Amino acid sequence: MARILILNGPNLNLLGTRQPEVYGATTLQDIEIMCTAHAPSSALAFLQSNHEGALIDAIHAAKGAQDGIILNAGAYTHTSVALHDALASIELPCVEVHLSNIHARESFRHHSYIAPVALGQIAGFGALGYLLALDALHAHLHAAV
Ligand code: CA2
Repeated sequence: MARILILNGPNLNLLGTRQPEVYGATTLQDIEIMCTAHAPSSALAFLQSNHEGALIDAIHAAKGAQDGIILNAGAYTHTSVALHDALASIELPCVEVHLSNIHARESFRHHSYIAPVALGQIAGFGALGYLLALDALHAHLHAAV
């Protein structure tokens, strides 16, 4: 059974309440329900935090406790060397997810500090991106054993 941490960063607790034209109408709780239904034989853990240090602590705690991470680091994607370093230090496979296509938005969203330490990036498919990330992580984990 794959153990997967689905980690969401700042402001993603607001999903479904504002800016539906950018981020969709689906709430973060809806996404968690969709993920659980999509991967019933995986052990999924969910965490959302608006605090960079809490996200780093969760990444550290994942070492030895999880098989992989799905991470939407929100705006920290574009700013956080600390999240990059945390992911590099634990050596767990990580799939980077964004609801919006960050490459089609403002230039400050084009760079990701997560991308160099991720297996890959899924961006622009809304909530579906989390399910695609689960499939990608499962494929990677099965190929690895
Ligand atoms: O597209 C994504 O998933 C992002 O990670 C979302 C971040 C943004 O800073 C990244 O550039 C791309 C922002 C999350 C904020 O979510 C909100 C949802 C509803 C209302 C307000 C903010």
